[in-house]
Amino acid sequence: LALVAATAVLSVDGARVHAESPSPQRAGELRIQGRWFLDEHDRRVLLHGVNNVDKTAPYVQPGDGFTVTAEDARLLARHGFNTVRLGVSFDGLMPNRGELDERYLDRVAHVVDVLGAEGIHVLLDNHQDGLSEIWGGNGFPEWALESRPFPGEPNPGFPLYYLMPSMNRAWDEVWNNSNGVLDHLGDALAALAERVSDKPAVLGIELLNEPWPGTAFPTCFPAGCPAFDREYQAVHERLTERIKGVAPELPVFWEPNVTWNQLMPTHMADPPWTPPITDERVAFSFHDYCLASQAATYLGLPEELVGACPAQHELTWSHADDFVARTNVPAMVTEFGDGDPRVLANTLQRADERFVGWHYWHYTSVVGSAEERRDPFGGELGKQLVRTYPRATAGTPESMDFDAETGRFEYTYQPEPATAPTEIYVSDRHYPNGYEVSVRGGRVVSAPGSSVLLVESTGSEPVTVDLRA
Ligand code: 9MR
Repeated sequence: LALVAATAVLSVDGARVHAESPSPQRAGELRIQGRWFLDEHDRRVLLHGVNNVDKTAPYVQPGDGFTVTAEDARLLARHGFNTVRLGVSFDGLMPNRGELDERYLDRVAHVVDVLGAEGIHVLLDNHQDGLSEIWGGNGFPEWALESRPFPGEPNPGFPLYYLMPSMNRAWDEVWNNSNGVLDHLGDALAALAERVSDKPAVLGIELLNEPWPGTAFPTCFPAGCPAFDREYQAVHERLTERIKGVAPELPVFWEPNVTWNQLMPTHMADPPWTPPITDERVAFSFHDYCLASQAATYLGLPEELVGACPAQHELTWSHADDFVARTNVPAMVTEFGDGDPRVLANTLQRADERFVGWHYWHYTSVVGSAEERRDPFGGELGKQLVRTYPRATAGTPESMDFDAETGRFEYTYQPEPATAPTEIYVSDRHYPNGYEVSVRGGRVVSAPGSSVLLVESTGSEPVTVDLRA
């Protein structure tokens, strides 16, 4: 009986579900505590969002596309997204040796402001594919590397160009800091960090997207490459220190070397050399592609291979769990998706279970033409990505489940002191006839039908929220 008495039930009709969307709040600064991101109200924050990476010069779209339009930021906010992984380019930051492009820094800063005004936290991703335009990719400026494709060397393009001997030689230059390439990268990232360090919307800087091990690549199979990763970790520590020197509070995101995407574990932070990453400044960024599905997309292998995806995702997540268990840092899935929406649930469910945030790869492909732009999150994609989820929790999450088919959302957390209520974004894709919510151990304090459900605990017992169509 007591249990029933503590349960507040709220039903609303469909027309009102989104009638009371509160106006967006600026993205406030997040900080890292153990494996969590905390907001300024001491709530544990969960981040859902998309990638936007412009891979051609000037690397931040000057007029077209969402990187400078408030319209796209509003669209994302309206569908409940609260983060964007924004690509930045070493080539854009430092087009000539030692010379920073201030205009580029201004552009990036402007995009951060546009997104932050809509409550979107921005992860700045130092992006690369295929190392450099030298190989038809993007990322490192030409001046930074000496290696060039060998005369007559075939270039198979993305992703097989990573196997080109000349490109592997160039990656070795990077890891050996030949001609100070890493020092220049450190300077470029430090300038970026300094430029945005006063912007609370900046979630952090990711040091390098999908780093390739170079000629050490074959040593990474079949169990990862401890020797390479030790060197690789040292590079990350150095770059982290460099950024720390100019922006002491800014979180820095580390990615495993890209054989992670080929189902290898990372040996970063492996014992016995316990690294100094416990100062609540480092987060772990990993990608969760299904190798089989990528092989079907990019190498023309049979579609049926996607049957192997659940097992492959399971393996990737076990590697991520291991890393988080030994470091106690927050993890985020900073890329997943890329194609077949049938494999999305593999990532999304595992992320929900662990209260891990994500960035879908990628926004530009879903915005597409002006026609599609009206509703880029319609259809199967929207059904999966637009989710009811706790954006900020006044306590510690215990369990969460969202059923993308029915919209049923079940969430339990242990309440803890915070200066604002728990905030749950209610999907605008799953409740055409309204939603019903019951709360045990707490009460709803938002207006009926709000797209942001606010919950306060009524005691010290766990709070359970059960929301359904
Ligand atoms: O999806 C992207 C594809 O259209 C491009 O041809 C390719 C090379 O630029 O990059 C793909 O995006 C990749 C991203 O940059 C890095 N992680 C893997 C992504 C998807 O495979």
